[in-house]
Amino acid sequence: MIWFIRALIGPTLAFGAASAAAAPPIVTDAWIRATPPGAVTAAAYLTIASAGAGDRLVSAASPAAGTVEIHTTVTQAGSQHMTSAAELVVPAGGSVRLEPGGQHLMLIGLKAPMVPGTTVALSLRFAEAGTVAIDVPVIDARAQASTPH
Ligand SMILES: [Cu+2]
Repeated sequence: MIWFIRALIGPTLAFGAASAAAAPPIVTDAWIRATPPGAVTAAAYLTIASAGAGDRLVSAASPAAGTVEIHTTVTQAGSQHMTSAAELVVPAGGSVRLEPGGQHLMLIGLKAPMVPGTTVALSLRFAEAGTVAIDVPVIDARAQASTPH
């Protein structure tokens, strides 16, 4: 009887694991904060939802910047500052939201200002799913933000 159950369940589990590993996370609500002329950094915000199994964002890159880092904003003694993180966990069946005042992607070494109405290519590399490429709109959000991040 045990053998019979294994024969039924085994292939199903194997197939489920394989397809979940191949499915890329779903990226929504992506935007980059517009920058004034001369700015050398810009912040990108987005929501990453897992496509079943969890995954980890391990790096990001954009042709518009020299490097892209994963940043966390922390408030310490009343002032905010940023620290970089090696990776960002996308929980299985859940999502992680990068938003002003919290986690964000930092575009460092901008090759040109971030102009509202344009889009910027961003590629996100995940540990399991590989690279996800997106085009991110630049939005002027000065009116709704009280901090630079
Ligand atoms: Cu930052």
